[in-house]
Amino acid sequence: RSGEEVDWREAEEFVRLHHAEVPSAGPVEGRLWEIAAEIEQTGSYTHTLDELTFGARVAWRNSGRCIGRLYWQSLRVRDRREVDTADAIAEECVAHLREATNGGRIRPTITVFAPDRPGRRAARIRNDQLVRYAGYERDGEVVGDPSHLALTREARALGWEGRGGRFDVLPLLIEVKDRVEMRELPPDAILEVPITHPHYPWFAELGLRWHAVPAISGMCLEIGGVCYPAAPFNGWYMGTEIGARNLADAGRYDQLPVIARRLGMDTSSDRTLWRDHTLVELNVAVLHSFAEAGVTMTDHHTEARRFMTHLEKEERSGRVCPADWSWIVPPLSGALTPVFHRYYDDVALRPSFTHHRGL
Ligand code: HEM
Ligand code: NRG
Repeated sequence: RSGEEVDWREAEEFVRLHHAEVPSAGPVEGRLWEIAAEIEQTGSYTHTLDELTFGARVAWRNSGRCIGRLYWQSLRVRDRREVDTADAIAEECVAHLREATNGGRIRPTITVFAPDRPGRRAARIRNDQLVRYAGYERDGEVVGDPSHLALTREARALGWEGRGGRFDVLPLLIEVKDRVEMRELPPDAILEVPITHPHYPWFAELGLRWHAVPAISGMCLEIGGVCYPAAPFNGWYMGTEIGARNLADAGRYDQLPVIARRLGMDTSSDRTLWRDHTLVELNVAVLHSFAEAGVTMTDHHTEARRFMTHLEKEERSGRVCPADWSWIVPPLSGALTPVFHRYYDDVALRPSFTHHRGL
């Protein structure tokens, strides 16, 4: 919706929500008049810092795919709306990573850059997360993360020279005014965890690792009709995201056959459940490694219980809590967690995080 005027009804709905939930914001009427006048004059309006903070937190609360929402009120909001050049955006992304990583005690954080305005499209970050590993295609084989073949190709077309390794961190690709600018992340801003296993010393020889902070940078933050296309946010990882998907999926790092061989599993038939057994060992390794490195990580049992608490709290507050069963249920031992054994409303509420539509 870049370049379009703000829809007054969306602005009004948001500001009324803010004032209803935050009584200290005072009476809503004056603020509504202000916003109406600003939209009339400029086609858009400027959120106060309180509105921006509340809007970002509620966008998290409304994310039906996120199991980690119990602490939605603790989101740290970095207001960088004045920042709009590639250099300054890259610098602030680096600062975000450092502050959010916090030496391993990860802090849920969002950095909000300039919003789209009528006739003026704001900058966007093309990477879907700030930290992503390159994927290279060589003689029909993929080295690295197959999910990022396209992003890697794009970076190379812009002159990036990947080292051809399995875990090369990609540069940021920042779109500013129809140009794509590339900025390298300094290695000391990226905390990574080598994967080891509590009982199998050979596990370290697999050379697996993962970054500490999942910082989603490819989604748009929509508040009261205003779109913030560059608003990277992070929490911490749930072990299964890495252990049951990133390192395990056949279309990602595909490590189950390799690990099963080292474990001496009988892989001659699906029915030996060698994949299932191996998947558990890989997930044990991921949780163990992050704990050993002093990096915040949650497990799916704990997080599912917290999510049930979150649902109860939301219900008591008289709100519906949107949730998408297929994303909430963990990809390992689903039915062992309480979130499996019920259904959810998956209503679309705003403010929200949305995936960018095309370019
Ligand atoms: C998705 C956990 C913090 C917004 C998810 C998923 C998990 C998760 C497991 C599903 C990912 C997948 O299957 O690929 C957590 C945990 C957090 C956390 C443990 C720790 C604090 C946050 C924060 C925000 C957020 C701080 C935003 C401010 C989202 C959104 C999605 C999501 C928008 C859907 C992403 C998509 O559509 O691709 N989260 N999350 N989460 N989370 Fe969270
Ligand atoms: N599965 C993705 C990350 C998606 C979001 N997960 C979080 N978000 N934990 C991956 O990189 O594996 N968060 O904001 O903490």
